[in-house]
Amino acid sequence: MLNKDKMCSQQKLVKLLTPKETTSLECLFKMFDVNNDGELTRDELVNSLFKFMGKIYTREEIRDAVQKFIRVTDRNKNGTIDIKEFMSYFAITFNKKDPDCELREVFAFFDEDNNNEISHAELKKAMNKLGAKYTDLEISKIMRNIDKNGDGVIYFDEFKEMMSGNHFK
Ligand SMILES: [Ca+2]
Ligand SMILES: [Ca+2]
Ligand SMILES: [Ca+2]
Ligand SMILES: [Ca+2]
Repeated sequence: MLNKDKMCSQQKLVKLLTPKETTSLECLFKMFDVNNDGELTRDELVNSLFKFMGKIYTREEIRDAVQKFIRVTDRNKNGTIDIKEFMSYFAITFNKKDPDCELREVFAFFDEDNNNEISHAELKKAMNKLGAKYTDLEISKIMRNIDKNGDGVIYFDEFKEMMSGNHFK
């Protein structure tokens, strides 16, 4: 449950590509997918890449690169790359991370026990870790600012609002 919330899904990543990028990637995928079964095998990738880059790289080098590519891209670990895996790889490579994704990492840094809320104690501890020594009173003040619904803990939505509103400026 927690993971589902914290993970940046493939679907989300793919949406970050522009329609133009999506189309070119689809073309590229089709070009690589020689037998047209919707999955790129290692051999398909090696053969296609060798055709394009055989003059620059040896087959060995290409095979190594493909192996690495499959290792990081094959999310469902079935040994081949489908179009979604292919596209999420490039979505990440084009460095269009889900903006929420980074924020969730920051949130997780504060949320030490991973219960999806930041308590007073957790905020204080995290601030200490960051080198900012706050008293309990100061922490309470900060909490009050961020804790919009006043329930004493900070949820991701509240955290996000705080980050986008630049309360610390
Ligand atoms: Ca194939
Ligand atoms: Ca796969
Ligand atoms: Ca917590
Ligand atoms: Ca709250």
